[in-house]
Amino acid sequence: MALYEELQESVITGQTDKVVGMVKTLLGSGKAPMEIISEGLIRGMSVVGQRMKSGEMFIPEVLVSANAMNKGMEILKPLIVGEESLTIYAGKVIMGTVEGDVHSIGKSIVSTILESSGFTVLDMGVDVPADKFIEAVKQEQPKILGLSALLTTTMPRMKDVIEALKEAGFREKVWVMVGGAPVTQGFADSIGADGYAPDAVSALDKAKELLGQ
Ligand code: B1M
Repeated sequence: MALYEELQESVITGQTDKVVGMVKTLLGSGKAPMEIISEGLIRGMSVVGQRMKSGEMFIPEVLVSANAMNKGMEILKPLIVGEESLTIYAGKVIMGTVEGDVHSIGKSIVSTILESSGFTVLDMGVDVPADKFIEAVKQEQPKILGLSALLTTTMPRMKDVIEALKEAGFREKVWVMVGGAPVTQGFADSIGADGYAPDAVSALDKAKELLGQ
């Protein structure tokens, strides 16, 4: 089995030790950290998603896979930050998953990629209510507020955050970028977001574009 397929399979079956071992092996063979994330970890996790949807996998198993993926990310994250940190983009970003939504993996990858290019990222975690985002925007004055949602039922919370920003008089002071598997450019436009990105690398491009860099 090719090394990337083996890593994908280890994520799918939630074998944390094997994921860690495979990541180290791939690094040792000269593979780039970003490639290991996209070709191994993310591909494995998308199979988990398909199996969850078709009823072949259930929440406890999905959590084990997510944990295995996170352990792999823990090894790769510092290397990505080191790898690309020569490119410095000025700008503070507040990032979080919206209220009612506990999906953290994609949001954390986006945070890592932004950090790797010199953005300062304050990751507020998951299940973040609108008023907490507003408080953080007031206090930290970021250039970008990044909102992630993985559920169709929590996507509307993104609009709530934008409305709350308007009410607080902060809408014109911060760019709002949205993303997450169910989010589309059309949805982003409909709620008045400034930017949308389908994946972490595009999120970096979008963040730079918003800041005119
Ligand atoms: Co959940 N879950 N889940 N889940 N889960 C999905 C999202 C789902 C599509 C699975 C399915 O049915 N196929 C489905 C949503 C269906 C829908 O809404 N239409 C679903 C469901 C239904 C649920 C529960 C309701 C299940 C239940 O309890 N019955 C429940 C909800 C809990 C809650 O949030 N309140 C639930 C729970 C969970 C776990 C806790 C078990 C676990 C999360 C663990 C964790 O995050 N720590 C989990 C997982 C792991 C998934 C899947 C399998 C994988 C998500 C993931 O991490 N993907 C997911 C299926 C899937 O998406 N294929 C699923 C990998 C990640 C790298 O991709 O997050 O899309 P993603 O991020 C990408 C881009 O979207 C983008 O960049 C990232 C990197 O490229 N991006 C941004 C993300 N945020 C961005 C922000 C940006 C820009 C780009 O700018 C700010």
